[in-house]
Amino acid sequence: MMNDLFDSVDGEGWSEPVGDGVVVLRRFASSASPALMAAVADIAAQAPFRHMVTPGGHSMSAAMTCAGSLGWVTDARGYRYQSCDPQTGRAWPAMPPKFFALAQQAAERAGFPGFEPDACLVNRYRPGAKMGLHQDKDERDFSQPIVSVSLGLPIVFQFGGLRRSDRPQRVILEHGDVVVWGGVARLNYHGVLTLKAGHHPLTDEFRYNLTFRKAG
Ligand code: MD3
Ligand code: FE
Repeated sequence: MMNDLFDSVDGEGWSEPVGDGVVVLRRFASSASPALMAAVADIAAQAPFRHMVTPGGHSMSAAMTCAGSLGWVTDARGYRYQSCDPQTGRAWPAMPPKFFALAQQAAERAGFPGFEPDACLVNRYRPGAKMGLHQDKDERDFSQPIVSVSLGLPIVFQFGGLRRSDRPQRVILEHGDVVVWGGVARLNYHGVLTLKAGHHPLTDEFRYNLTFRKAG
């Protein structure tokens, strides 16, 4: 576990212990955040945010879109990654170079050099939205980490174990926080509690989360 102070390129941030295989890089993305949000707006102009429907027929409360050569989708047929946006029939927008570089730097800091994400899932939460406990297991290679970037309003993140019944730890994720989930934490259950109303200077009433994956 890494729990040392660190110096990012521009001297931003510190790291905190959460559990084995988890490295929290507090404020690692703060200075990049305006550019990241501009890129999110570009992505959403090509692949609009939408509420996907789970195989069980429930509409997800977080709105989603994707960038990269693969995007995650759910519908009546199940969960999967695919190269086209089912809503537009076109390829997902390309992964912005800034996204790729940030994810690779964060992964390297956490001990995963050479991370090459091919998918970025963008989640947008408005007050009342949440994500229940789940595992991320639609990717091909679980030896690859997942990097998450939180932007805008804070939320309570729940980090559980390998069984849904394992009592989760609660961690607040705030604007600019980056978390790298790898190794023994890669298949842990996780989710976020209901977003509380607020206002953030960059994102207004929303929280955005970017998750970088090597899916294919
Ligand atoms: C721990 N998103 O998109 S990010 C998801 O805040 C997702 O939007 C949440 O869970 C969000 O799948 C949580 C943190 C996260 C992402 C992936 C993980 C934690 C993880 C994969 C394994 C273990
Ligand atoms: Fe997840």
